[in-house]
Amino acid sequence: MSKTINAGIAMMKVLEDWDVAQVYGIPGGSINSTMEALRVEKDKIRYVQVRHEEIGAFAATAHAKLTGKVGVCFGSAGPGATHLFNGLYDAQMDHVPVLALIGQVGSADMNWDSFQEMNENPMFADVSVYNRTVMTAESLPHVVDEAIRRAYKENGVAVVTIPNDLGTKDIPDDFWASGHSRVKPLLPEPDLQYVQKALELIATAKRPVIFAGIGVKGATDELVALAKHLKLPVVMSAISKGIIPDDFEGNMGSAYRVSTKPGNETLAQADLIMMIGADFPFARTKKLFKPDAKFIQIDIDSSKIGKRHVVDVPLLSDAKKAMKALVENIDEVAQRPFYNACVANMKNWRAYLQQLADSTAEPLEVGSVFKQINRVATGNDVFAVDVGDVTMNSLRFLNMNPKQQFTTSALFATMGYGIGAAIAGKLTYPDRQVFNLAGDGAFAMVMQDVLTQVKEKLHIINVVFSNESFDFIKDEQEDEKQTFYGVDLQGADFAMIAKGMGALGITVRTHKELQVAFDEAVKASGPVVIDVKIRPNRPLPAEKLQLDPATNSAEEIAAFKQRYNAGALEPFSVYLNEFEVE
Ligand SMILES: Cc1ncc(C[n+]2csc(CCOP(=O)(O)OP(=O)(O)O)c2C)c(N)n1
Ligand SMILES: [Mg+2]
Repeated sequence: MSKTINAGIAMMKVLEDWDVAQVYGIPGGSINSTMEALRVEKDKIRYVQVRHEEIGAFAATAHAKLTGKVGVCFGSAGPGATHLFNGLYDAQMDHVPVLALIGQVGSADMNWDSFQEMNENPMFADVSVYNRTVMTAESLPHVVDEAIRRAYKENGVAVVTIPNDLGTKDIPDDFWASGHSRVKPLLPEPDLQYVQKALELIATAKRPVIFAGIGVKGATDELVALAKHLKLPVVMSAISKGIIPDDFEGNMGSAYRVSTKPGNETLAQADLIMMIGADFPFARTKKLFKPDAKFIQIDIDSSKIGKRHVVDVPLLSDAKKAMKALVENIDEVAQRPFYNACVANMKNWRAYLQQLADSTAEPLEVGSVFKQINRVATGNDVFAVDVGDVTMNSLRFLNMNPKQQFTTSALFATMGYGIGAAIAGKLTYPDRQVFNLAGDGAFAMVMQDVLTQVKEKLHIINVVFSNESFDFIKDEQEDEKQTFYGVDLQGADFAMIAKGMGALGITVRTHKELQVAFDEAVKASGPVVIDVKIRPNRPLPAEKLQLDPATNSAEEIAAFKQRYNAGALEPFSVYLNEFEVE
């Protein structure tokens, strides 16, 4: 008789061939054959028992964002499966490969409207790039292998639904996996004709700007070299934070709402935008560029070119290669008044942030907390950042270098991302310091998974910004001139809750306590929750500046400066004038 293997174990061997080291999920009757295979293979694949499937899906998408490799999560039929959706949509919208294994009732009970049986394929149709129910035990390893190949190819979510009995069966041991022979796609080379056209446009522009997205990941040196060579200020998409150093003078930070002041001002004043590896929805909806600004777009995906603006020079190319070619085909620009004005404007903004960080005010303000985070950062930290004011504050205050990593839920922007992302970060990089930075609203949505951090013995520093408010939304209600409703939060003693789960919990109200808390947190061996009680202050709205006498009255400017503690903050026009920018 020829050799056989259990089908569930064959599936695990496929995952191993794809270098999958962690799988996140919660067991259930409809996925117990997969649980048994995970148990048998536990020395090769770490099963991470989360306390809500959503956290497993967040960990999987964050793993993919941090490492570029497929993240894997699972849920049992029905409620376990539906709990995965937020993480899977995050992966879809930020374009990363994730595999979701979904339990299903046994094949003999399918299509009888059995207990917890759902028609799972239509449920996952929208979120996935590949979505199949396994029909035979023999095909189980193949379908999972196919699913991962598709997830990589399309940078999206692959869903495999597994009728539970199939994973219990023995199958001929003649399956194979393709992970070890994975071939990365060939990235397009820049067509020099278009490189020349781009350089000609840049040569005639007075205010050219780079807008760089996640496509420049891995091309730090090329982007900085291009910016320096042609004197182009760089605005980064939020998710690209850290790809170029924050202390590079030409780095203007990010744009629209989770942004810096110079990020928005630079884009608004540009007469030429070179968009590189970016897909920026706010560009059109919030009219962040001048409609008549010239536009060069560099992307590996032809379907993105022309999506957000009328394009003058389309350059289908790998970002790294295109940026190298741009530098190689033109002499260095010695001076550009617009670049100098941007650098000066950024210095003024950085001084403002420093002043906030140095504040001695109590109740504490967010700047003081970030000052401590920057103080204890070791240089290759992972920052898992949740959604809310914390996203914007992290983008502004964290002083990052390219060895550190920043991850957030960028385009789906779901609250609750931080804890799961930090778990994935620590499991993937056990030797690096990992932070979860979350608002009190987002933390309370998912805080049960501090238990996972405890169980897995993960030294994660969770910082909760307790302002007893859904502040990010409160600000929107203010902008819409609504009466605040549904935005105040019941406060909680998150340190005590953390202690109840077995973590180190620290409450902070004063500067002294703040410093001691971070000193203790970095020395701890397991998870820490620092609950910082902060003043519910709106961060300066960089998309609604009231600083320029050309557009605002003296009273408006004074009120704006007072509210945001921004006495020394200058409008961009000051620097445009100072450097006589045309
Ligand atoms: C799952 C989910 N629900 C609702 C929202 C809308 N939303 C965005 S930010 C935010 C408030 C976040 O509050 P908190 O975590 O306390 O952070 P803060 O803004 O107060 O710093 C809300 C409700 C969302 N993005 N995701
Ligand atoms: Mg809050």
